[in-house]
Amino acid sequence: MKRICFSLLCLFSTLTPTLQAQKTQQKPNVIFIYADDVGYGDLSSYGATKIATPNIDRIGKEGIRFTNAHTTSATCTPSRFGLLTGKYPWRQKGTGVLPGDASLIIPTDQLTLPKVFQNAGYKTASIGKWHLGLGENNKQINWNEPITKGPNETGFDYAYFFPATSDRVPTVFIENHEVQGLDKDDPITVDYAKKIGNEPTGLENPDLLKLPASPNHGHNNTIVNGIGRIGWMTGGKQTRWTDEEIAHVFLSKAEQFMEQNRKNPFFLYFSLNDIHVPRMPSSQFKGKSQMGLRGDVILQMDWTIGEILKKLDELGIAQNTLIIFSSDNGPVLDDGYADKAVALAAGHKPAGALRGGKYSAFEGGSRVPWLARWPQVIKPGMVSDALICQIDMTASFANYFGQKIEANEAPDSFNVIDAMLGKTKTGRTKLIKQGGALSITIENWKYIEPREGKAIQELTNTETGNNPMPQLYDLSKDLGEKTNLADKYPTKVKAMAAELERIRESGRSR
Ligand code: NG6
Ligand code: CA
Repeated sequence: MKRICFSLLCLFSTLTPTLQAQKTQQKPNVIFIYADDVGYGDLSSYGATKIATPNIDRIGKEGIRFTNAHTTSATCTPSRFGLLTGKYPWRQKGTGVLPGDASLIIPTDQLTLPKVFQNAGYKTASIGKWHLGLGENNKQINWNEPITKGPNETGFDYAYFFPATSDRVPTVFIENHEVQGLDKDDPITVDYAKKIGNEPTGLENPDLLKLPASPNHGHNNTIVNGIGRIGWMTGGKQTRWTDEEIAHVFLSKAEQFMEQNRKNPFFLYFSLNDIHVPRMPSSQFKGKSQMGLRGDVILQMDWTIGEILKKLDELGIAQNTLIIFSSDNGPVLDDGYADKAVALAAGHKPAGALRGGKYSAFEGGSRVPWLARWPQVIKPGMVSDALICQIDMTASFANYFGQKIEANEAPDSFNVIDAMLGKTKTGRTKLIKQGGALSITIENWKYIEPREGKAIQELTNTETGNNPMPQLYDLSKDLGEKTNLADKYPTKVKAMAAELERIRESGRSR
């Protein structure tokens, strides 16, 4: 008996450390949740009082909340390009907001964020909004056949997505290369230049709209599900989505992917449709906020995050999963549909204390919420003002996995993994961002390049940041960019303009 006990003890003591080592050495799952158009002031953890986002806030409470985190750009396509390639989007032509029939803009031979994870042995997935183009350069997409290039070719093992935005045709889901539910007797065609077919349009049949378009915004081409879209489509009647179901469809695909990969490390790029226009919450959330449809979809988004957190617990993988929540650009109230977002905001400040919003060179366009939780590693309840940018994900994770990045790859991505995980409050020292104008932030100073053009974008009532004169702000004292100090500090203006120019000319900043 004694001998058995002794040998069992030996066995136990040799096994335990190995098991423990395995457990701590196992690579973490990483979930990057990319909300659409969520502003710096839209979450309760960032000061919102008219709406509550307890599930998203929980990520910060149990982890870290960043106050100085950024996207590269004030609109969607360039921000996503920066996130996934580690390259400033303005270095490549054609990275502005893309139509739904655009070609893929990420070169397939380049390193991308998901490829860093693939190289580390992860299973990767892109679920949700794509908006980075599909298919070969300059070749018209045939929606009725497998689509040659997209998320799968840029580093994602699995993809379930829609091509562009929910206000743009085609209004279909794609799994890997194939439009879901294709009917060969009702082929899909798409056009952005001219009307095709004879389906009703928002312009000709406004009486058929359940969500009217705002005047002068467009959004009045083919009507799908009672909503006028940007662009025309015909066919694919059975394949078209119902807007009210989009959040649930993407969530269930994300949950499926997590379940299937619970035993191996995975990277999930979960790119929400919320809170982009058209804001069409499911009946579960319709009318549940005090701010109309925009508030309702904020609640729906928060619920979605709650479901993801629940799923992590259920699968027993919460401890070793890094979950990050951020947004692709700043907020906008009227972005094309008469959803009463402006009238019902009632004191809610979507950009918080920041000036501008989506489309703007001011902070409101590109300083975004960023919350991260990784129970095994990040201490709970931290708040960090480290300067970090989504473009840094590629170099940061490459560094984490000990991968070397070639000089010509991810040229603007910096390794700030220690800041991202709350080990230091030092991030990058400088960052170039893009509204209409480019700006450079160095430490606490921000310089915005002179740019002609309207100071206010009339359609959305956003302050663009355009100014024919240089602008200089001291963000440490003036986060709201109210006092232009360019005249007071001409030497600083000159130095910052020169640094912006140097980085632009050199083709890389890392
Ligand atoms: C704009 C659309 C806007 C939205 C945006 C893209 C008009 C007048 N406005 O061009 O509604 O779709 O593009 O948003 O067409 S983003 O978040 O994907 O960048
Ligand atoms: Ca967006």
